[in-house]
Amino acid sequence: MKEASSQEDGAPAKVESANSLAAGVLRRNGVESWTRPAPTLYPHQWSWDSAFIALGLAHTDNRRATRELETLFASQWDTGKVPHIIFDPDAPPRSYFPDAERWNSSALSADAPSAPHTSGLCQPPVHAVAVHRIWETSRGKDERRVSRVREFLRDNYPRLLNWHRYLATARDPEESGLVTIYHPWESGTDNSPRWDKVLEAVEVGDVPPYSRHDLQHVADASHRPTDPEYDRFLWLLELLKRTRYEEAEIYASHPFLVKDVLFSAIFVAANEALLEIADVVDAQDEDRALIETWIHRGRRGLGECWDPELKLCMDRDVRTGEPLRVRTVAGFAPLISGGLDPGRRDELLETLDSPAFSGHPGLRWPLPPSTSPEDPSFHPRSYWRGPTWPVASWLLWWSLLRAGELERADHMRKTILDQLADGGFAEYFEPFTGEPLGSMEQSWTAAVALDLLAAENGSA
Ligand code: 9WN
Repeated sequence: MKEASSQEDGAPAKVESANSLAAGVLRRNGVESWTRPAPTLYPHQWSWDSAFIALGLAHTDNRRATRELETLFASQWDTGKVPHIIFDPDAPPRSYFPDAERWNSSALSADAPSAPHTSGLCQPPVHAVAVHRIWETSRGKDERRVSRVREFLRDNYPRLLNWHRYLATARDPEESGLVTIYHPWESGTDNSPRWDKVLEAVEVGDVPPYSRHDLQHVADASHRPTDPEYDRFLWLLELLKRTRYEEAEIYASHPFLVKDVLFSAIFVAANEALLEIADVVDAQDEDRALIETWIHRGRRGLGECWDPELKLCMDRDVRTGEPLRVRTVAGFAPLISGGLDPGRRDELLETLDSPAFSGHPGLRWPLPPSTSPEDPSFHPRSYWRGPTWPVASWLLWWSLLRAGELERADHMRKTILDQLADGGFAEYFEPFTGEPLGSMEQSWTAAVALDLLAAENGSA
């Protein structure tokens, strides 16, 4: 993506060419009505990837953006849960593990759709943010497009509301404002050291035999989670299957129940977007009141997870009540949920700029690594244990914008685009060398690039 550099201002041709490179990735990874996160590593539809993809497509192909989300929501469970993977029956055999057979969700749970098969987990709820972006990009366009998008909002508002209701109830029976996850995969930051302590306490039983397919699709196995981590992931999956994916039973017996601050913050931001969607579709006042309650509750809950020493927000183990004290990018959750008092905002910005994150002197690009280089668990090449993820940088950029930190946001936007101009649309990057790692044509990286480039044109 050499042409995508934003360093020289006023270069519309460069922006144009970066746009078409990013759009090309999404086109190549596209399958009829949805988009694979990566051509071979991730051959099915993933939930939060699809939300980011739709957000990017909103700028280039509004119809495809709406179809992406409609396809995803067609597999919503009766409980309101949006599953984290929807398996493509036409994907090559043995292309991803765990596969539909291993999850066995439609046989085990009457709440799961019977076809296509899905996983039994969920992922962070970026969807309302994407739907809102689709609405924003349609404004000022021709009346036919605006009314088509308004129709899309009307059709999908109830699905979004059910999804959010599921998160606010089944995943937060304590009404803490914090969402409980059942598996590191639900966080979207799978092998982050955030989960180490809880995973260490899990006694791994007999995991049915399996072979990993992910390692065939990356240049080096050290980029991906380790085998012991995978054993734990798969053991947790077996335990969830034993409960038949029953929420109450999971809550009573599962060894991995964690209040995830990043997930919870995204939920708050998504509720803000849902509130605006509620206005467009003339939703009932009770709905608005409910969504506002979720926003306030979420911000309050996140406030209670503040670590004054680390100046970051910490996840919490539900079973022990203990905070999980690790310095990762998730700690910036309150910036994402918004509504901060100036003091807390300044503390977070101070942490962001410090050598623990973007201010580390060895970084190739001043962007926050997934885990702080100052944390003992840091590993510069291993997935969520250190590499820089453009999608996480996008979340912070967007949060800075919403917080009114326009100059910082603009600087961050340019830096992300420079990183991509240098290393392409990779899944993640070694923070010190800038080496692209993981999948080389990752859809959500291209999607966030489209959103950042649109902001350059003043249209996001
Ligand atoms: C497991 C698809 C997904 C992302 C996650 C990322 C990774 C899967 C995996 O890929 O997770 O869900 O096999 O590693 O961690 O955030 O949604 O891009």
